[in-house]
Amino acid sequence: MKTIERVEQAQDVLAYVDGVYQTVKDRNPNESEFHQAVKEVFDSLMPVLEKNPVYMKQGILERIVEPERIISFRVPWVDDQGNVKVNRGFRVQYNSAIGPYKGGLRFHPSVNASIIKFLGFEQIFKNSLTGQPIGGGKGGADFDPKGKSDMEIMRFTQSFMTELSQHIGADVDVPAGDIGVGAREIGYMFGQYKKMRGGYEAGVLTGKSIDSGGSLARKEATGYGTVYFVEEMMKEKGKSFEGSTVTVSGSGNVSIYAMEKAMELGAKVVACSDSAGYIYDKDGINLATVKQLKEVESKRISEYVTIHPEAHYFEDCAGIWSIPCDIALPCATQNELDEMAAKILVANGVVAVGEGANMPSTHAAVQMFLNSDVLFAPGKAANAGGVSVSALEMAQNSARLAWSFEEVDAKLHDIMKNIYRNSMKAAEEYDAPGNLVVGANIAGFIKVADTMVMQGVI
Ligand code: NDP
Ligand code: 2IT
Repeated sequence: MKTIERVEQAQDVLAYVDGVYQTVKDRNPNESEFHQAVKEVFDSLMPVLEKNPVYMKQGILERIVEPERIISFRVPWVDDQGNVKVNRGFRVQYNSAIGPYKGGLRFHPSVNASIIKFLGFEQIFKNSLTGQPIGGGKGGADFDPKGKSDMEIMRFTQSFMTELSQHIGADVDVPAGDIGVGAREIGYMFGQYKKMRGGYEAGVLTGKSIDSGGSLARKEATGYGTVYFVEEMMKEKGKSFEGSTVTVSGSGNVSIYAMEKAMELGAKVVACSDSAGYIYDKDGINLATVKQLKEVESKRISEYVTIHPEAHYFEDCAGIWSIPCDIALPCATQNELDEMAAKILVANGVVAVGEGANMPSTHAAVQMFLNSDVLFAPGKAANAGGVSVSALEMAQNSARLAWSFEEVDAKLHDIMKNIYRNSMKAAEEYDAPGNLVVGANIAGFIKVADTMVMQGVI
């Protein structure tokens, strides 16, 4: 193709992508997180569309941004004082080209359509990257589990599942956990689903307890997977976790097991946080204490310093990024690491950043890392270990057998290495060598787009 033709074609592609993005904004006003997630993916796709105009002809972008189905429903429940409460529940069944909808449920007061759509959209590409046959979905409710009794949690989750049970199934849509939803909530939901449907369909939910058909290593999978991914990325530059100083935001499921694996690989984890503040323990955090406080007692991370007075607690969770470290792992929530935090991390000499959470870095923060030669692992690649082991849980449920911890962990490790290799390869192929943001978006997109073309306009 002559240069002039190539330039004209690139301009056409840009105009097409801009047009679809504008439609997304017009159709979904005031949904900034959703717009942010779409923009990040679209920014990576220009060279793919130039090379494969069939995706434009087939309206792949227009179709992929529109969820196949959105369910929004009333969740009424009764608190311990006898008051009737009402929350809003969601399930976004985003894309089923390569498998049943798959993705977590989030219970947090900030949940709204924008949050669930951004998470569901990300999930399409993340699930594609895993190499497993799972489509994209997400759900949740604007329910705040903090301060609720166990019975309140049970009544709420049962009411939530009473409606959700009509829309899910082992071959239809398979939810799991996310913020505010762990093994306890999944247990209550599985019980209610079983009662509603009158059958033991173990594969309808993942993240179940082992005796309900859960998989060993699912609890550890997201955090371990993030560290496996970052390890791979660092290996290429001759670096490793061994002897590194690490900071990990959050102190929930992803954070705890990211810390555990980083420590196992010889790193010193000096800080973690919750939504109220962060702790700094310069000689290394005592993970057993964090597990006891968070997994067993559901306490605030500030309590850590009463047990370990040599450590310090600071209010303002975002302050964690001001601590000098070699590796930063944001594992709490979206947009928790902004441009200012990125600048400080870079100035303090950070070598690698791995996103255990979904979209924890703002767009400007990501650009800062990429422009500063920081090794950067985007969430949809780096945190795909959780959903990967969920898919392994589905496989075990279908086969009615259970693999050992070591077997699942080895498969997880292989999957994370593959995601790294495939993302690097795609980045190389599309003229963005080493850029894992572009590579992950492209590798995730192509498989889904090709499958959508094969399945016709549906
Ligand atoms: P948890 O509920 O177990 O833990 C969440 C942690 O993040 C808590 O420490 C919480 O603090 C903190 N947090 C939550 N919201 C905020 C906020 N608005 N500001 C600051 N801190 C906050 O959730 P997970 O560990 O499961 O999830 C963490 C992240 O990882 C999310 O982005 C999730 O989407 C993503 N993820 C989870 C996977 C999984 O398998 N669980 C898989 C892939 C990604 P506090 O207790 O004070 O609220
Ligand atoms: O964001 C995610 O990938 C998850 N919360 C896990 C989804 C799953 O189905 O295990």
